[in-house]
Amino acid sequence: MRLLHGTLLVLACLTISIESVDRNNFKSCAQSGFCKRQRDHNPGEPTYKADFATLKIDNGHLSCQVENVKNSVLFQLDLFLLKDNRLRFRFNELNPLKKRYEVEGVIVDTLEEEKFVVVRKDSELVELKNGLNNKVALYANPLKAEFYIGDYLVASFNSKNLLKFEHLRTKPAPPEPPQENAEAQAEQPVQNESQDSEEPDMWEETYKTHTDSKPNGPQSVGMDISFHDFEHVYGIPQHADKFALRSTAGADPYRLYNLDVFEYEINNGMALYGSIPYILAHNKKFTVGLLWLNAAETWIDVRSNKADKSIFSKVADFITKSNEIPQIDTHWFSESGLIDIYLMLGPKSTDVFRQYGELTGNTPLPPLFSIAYHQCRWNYNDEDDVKNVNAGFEEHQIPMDVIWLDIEHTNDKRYFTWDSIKFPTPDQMMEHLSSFGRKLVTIVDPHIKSDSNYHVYSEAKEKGYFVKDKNGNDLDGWCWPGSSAWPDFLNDEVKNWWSTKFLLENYKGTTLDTYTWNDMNEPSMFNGPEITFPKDAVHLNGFEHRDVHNLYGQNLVKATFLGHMARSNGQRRPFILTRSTFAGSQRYGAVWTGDNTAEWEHLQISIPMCLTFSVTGMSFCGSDVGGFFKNPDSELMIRWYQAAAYQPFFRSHAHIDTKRREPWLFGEEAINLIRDAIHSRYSLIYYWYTLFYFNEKTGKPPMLPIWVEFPEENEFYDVDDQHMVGSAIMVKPITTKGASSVDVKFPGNNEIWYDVKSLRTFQGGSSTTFTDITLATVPVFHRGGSIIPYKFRLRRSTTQMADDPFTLIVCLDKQGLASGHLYFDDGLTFNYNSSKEFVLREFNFSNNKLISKNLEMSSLFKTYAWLERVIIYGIKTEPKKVTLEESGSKSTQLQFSFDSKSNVLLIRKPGVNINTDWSILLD
Ligand code: NBV
Repeated sequence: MRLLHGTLLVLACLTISIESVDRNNFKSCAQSGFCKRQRDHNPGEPTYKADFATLKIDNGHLSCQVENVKNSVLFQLDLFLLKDNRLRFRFNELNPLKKRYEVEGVIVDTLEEEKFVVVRKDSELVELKNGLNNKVALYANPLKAEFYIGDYLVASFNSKNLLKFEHLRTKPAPPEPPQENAEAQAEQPVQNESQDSEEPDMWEETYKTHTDSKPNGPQSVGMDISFHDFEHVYGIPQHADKFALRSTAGADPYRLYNLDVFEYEINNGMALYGSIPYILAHNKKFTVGLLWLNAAETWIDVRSNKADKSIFSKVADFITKSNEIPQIDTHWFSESGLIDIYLMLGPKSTDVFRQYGELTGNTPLPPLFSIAYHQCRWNYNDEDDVKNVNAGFEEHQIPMDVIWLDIEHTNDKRYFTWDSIKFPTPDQMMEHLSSFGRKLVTIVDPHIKSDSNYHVYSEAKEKGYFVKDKNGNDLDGWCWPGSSAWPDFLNDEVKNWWSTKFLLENYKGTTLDTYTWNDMNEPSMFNGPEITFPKDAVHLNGFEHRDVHNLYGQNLVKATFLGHMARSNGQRRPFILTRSTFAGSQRYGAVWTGDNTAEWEHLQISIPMCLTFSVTGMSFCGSDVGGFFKNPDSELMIRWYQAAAYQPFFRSHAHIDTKRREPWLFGEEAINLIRDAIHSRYSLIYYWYTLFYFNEKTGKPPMLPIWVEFPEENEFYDVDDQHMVGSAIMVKPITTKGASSVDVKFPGNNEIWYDVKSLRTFQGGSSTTFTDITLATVPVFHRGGSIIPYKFRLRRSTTQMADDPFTLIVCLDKQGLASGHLYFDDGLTFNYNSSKEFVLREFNFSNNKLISKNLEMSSLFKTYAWLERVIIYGIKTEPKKVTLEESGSKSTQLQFSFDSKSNVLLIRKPGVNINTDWSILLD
């Protein structure tokens, strides 16, 4: 009976998925007690007052007490001035009834403090300045903090007095029956906040059929944060929405609560699988970033004094020439935990990327294969299917590095096992794939089938590793395997235990060429409220699920990461794909945008979704190519491949009910165009790899909004259908059906942009409408001033490309200059870190001379890759001769040809090893 019930539930969920998102499965703000209380909070008189008599200053740390003057509850405010132009603002109850949850495992920085000078200090105001002359002003009554870069006010906290911190309290006794005696009524105690704001859902809340027992009562925290002189803010993924955040006036706030949303709709702020409570504000002068470090359900209202204006006030402003300073007001509220904010003061976007990267970690350099092309489907049915798909790529000469296996490969959804009928010899299948230089990814979800004969279940059960329900029993829920339990990944001991499951001797049939996909880790539980755990479920140290919900998925991925490390004795770089994220998830793997749909709008939204992930640290992002639900036609498929070839994570994937869609199933023209698209990714794979290397070192993501490269050009602040790959390539993928024209805006008034295929050039600061569009058109432009390494030979996977020769594409800027980098290593191990085995070269072109120089002592790495050709765009006159000079050997004359119409010089076969110092002189 139980099984039948479970099966029906699963079917019910599946039925939902076939139709479209059922908004009734997910709360609106009005259906959430704390969201309503915080959003509607109208402070009237200011509530919070700092007591500067308690002020302490120690090195870079300032602290004082704050009082809620309406109920006398005391708080502690800590302000830390941190190295590298960052600050931390932490606000908690001084004496909470019990410890409130404080996020763990996200901040990896040592948080070294920076000394500052106190420039003013009296009972009302304290002003501090750091070494860069940036100022913090802390006002006592009402409590308010202001943050300045030099003389510019960039951010303020609680300037609207929306701070509302619900202190922990004891549950009030049920109300006495009404008393008739008027005198007795007069003796009722004076009501404080905890009493006068009592609302029915503070101690118990019901949503649909689920009742949240709320043993700790109301405990939400909220505050307003304003960004001054900014009109654009970005970040707070994950939402299927525009890149520049919208005003939420008249709509729900953006919601951060990791949820498995079937067939999500686009262009709204509904919660999705991941939550990164990190926002960036950008204007012509500055970029700043702000992390609201809280793992509970969080909502964010965004208001813009400019954008929210009615048309009438805009006209009035125009007539009166109003020069009101633009401002974005945000209002953040979380269901529990603390207020713990990190502010990155930039001042440039690249500074903010570094500052946030130091705080939460950067994306480690992925193994080379993982940034190439992946072929996935729910499901490749059996070993023959896998071999046939592999053979299809061979036959059609389409490069591919990884085949993926979804949940059906397991023995009845018992992860770490195989279906013995469909996959009887996984080790042989692995060997077969490896012989082509390809890898396999298998899915490993966190729901563990409740079956005492399943070793993962019985071990975890015995050790007490599962998340508990409110009564202290193992939480039991429904997911793919039927009745399931979930390991408490918040517990490091559980992580370590889980990591041992990946040891090759434990995960039979796998090798070091097998990698992992963590899905359903929001966590998804079919019969839970909003398809996830009840909030009163219990984790390590008695913390409620409510406190840690948005962190669960990240902790699974961390445990898997430890498993990958352990199985190779720390030798090989892990590769893991996760659906659920939190701040810091970039340290463990890549993300994809979940269950999208084979529709043009979903192709379009993949760009802003990945741009948003990129600027919030989660830089290894992609979307299911073709769309997960429904069946794409060949045009959509081709356009999706063309766009995704320029996004960091590049994987085709499809729902089990869709038609097969391997690249050769769409007809001859499509095969060629899809091959071209995938080949364009492979030909640039070393450029991508170099970008990922710098991403690890500097935090700057490979996929970028245009404004990062052109920070002052405000016409690009809300552009999200055109983007950069590194600082040298700009792409405007075609994402509309039957496109016959496409408009491209070229940034940078002093720039030249090159279409290296058509040999056309375009001036920065202009726009062009291309009308000669065919299905083969992919608008990609090289920036004048760049040098990009290509490998053009078509190979079956990156493994075979290692020794292939390079072509350097040099595009000159208006001064006749260009530069670029090339990084590579063995593509798999940590030797690039431990023993500096890598190639890192810098190329520079100036005064008609191209020079390659070693940037670091990296000669330990042996490569046979050589320089096959150099193509220089933008050369004004034909050289008489072209000479190669290698250090220590004589110079050689090189063959070349010059196209005077397009000013392109092709230099043939310099033939030098790519990791030597050389120069090529044009005279
Ligand atoms: O494991 C099956 C699917 C997977 O293919 C997809 O990529 C995930 O996002 N999974 C979700 C579970 C069911 C989806 C309806």
